[in-house]
Amino acid sequence: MKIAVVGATGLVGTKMLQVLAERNFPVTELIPVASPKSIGKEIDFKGKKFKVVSVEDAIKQKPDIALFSAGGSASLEQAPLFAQAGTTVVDNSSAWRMDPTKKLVVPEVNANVLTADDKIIANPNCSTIQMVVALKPLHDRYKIKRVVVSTYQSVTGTGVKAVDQLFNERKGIDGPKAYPYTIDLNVLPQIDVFTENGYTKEEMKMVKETNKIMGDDSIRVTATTVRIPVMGGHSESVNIEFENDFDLAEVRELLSAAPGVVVVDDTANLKYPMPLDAHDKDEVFVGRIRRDESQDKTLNCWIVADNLRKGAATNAVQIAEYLVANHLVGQAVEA
Ligand code: 11C
Repeated sequence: MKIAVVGATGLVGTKMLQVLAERNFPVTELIPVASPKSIGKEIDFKGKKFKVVSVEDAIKQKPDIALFSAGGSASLEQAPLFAQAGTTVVDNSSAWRMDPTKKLVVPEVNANVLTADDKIIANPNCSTIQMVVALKPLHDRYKIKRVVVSTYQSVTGTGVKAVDQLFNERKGIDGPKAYPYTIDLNVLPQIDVFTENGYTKEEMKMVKETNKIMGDDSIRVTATTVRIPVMGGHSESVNIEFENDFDLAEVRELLSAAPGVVVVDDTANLKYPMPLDAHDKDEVFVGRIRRDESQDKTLNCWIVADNLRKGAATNAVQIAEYLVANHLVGQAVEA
């Protein structure tokens, strides 16, 4: 497979390259793409050097798949150009997610919706991805009515500038700010901008994307998304009300057997998921599994995942792996 990585020098793009290499994705040719200031730079991939090229040069090379992490406006402009050249784009921005003609995919949940005609495929928001991976097996068994989620999100979700802000503040160095307030030793109940209904864009992503990925608009979701001074991953406190009653032991079994989920739930030995442990892992970790004693048929749990991996790069690469395994890209499709 000829693979382009668009936004190859960013936090997620770099992670995409790492995940492609680690998972031995069948890359026959790698085309790193970045903004004009990075063109000509060299990228290391599996011990070989590759020169960063422009979007135009990459399109001319007609890659089979382009993994995009270049931001929404670049994606709106450039993804269709790749698609017209026959490339299948997996896009990590929010640009195409709610477009009814585009699929929004978490492989463990809904990879089956993909066809060879899908030329631009959307990768969901990180906080949504980790939640739906855990919700899916429970929805299939008990049918979810309502989800109340509060998040505790890593600064890596914002990008390099936010990571620098945290560490500069920690060292007492003045520098550029990614957030309107100090992040070190603080908690910001705002992720992305506020919308007219008083929720932030991040909160509304969790609502709308969950319905689309789960293929069920009857699931009601309400979210409060919060930035904390943490690296390594996003954490979520999730309260789930079901249509049907559940057995706690069975919930643990269902989650343990679910693809991409690892249950870490042994409170007697103080074992529960934490971002430090989830860092650089591809799985979604679930713990603190317990009944909500204030309401029937309702469960509380705690979900943690590395937002740059399962929340972004790994999910995109898994979509690409599904496309390859099911002959939905490349020569088999053209023939
Ligand atoms: C954050 N979830 O943690 C965001 C980052 O729509 O892909 C990812 C934004 C997105 O700040």
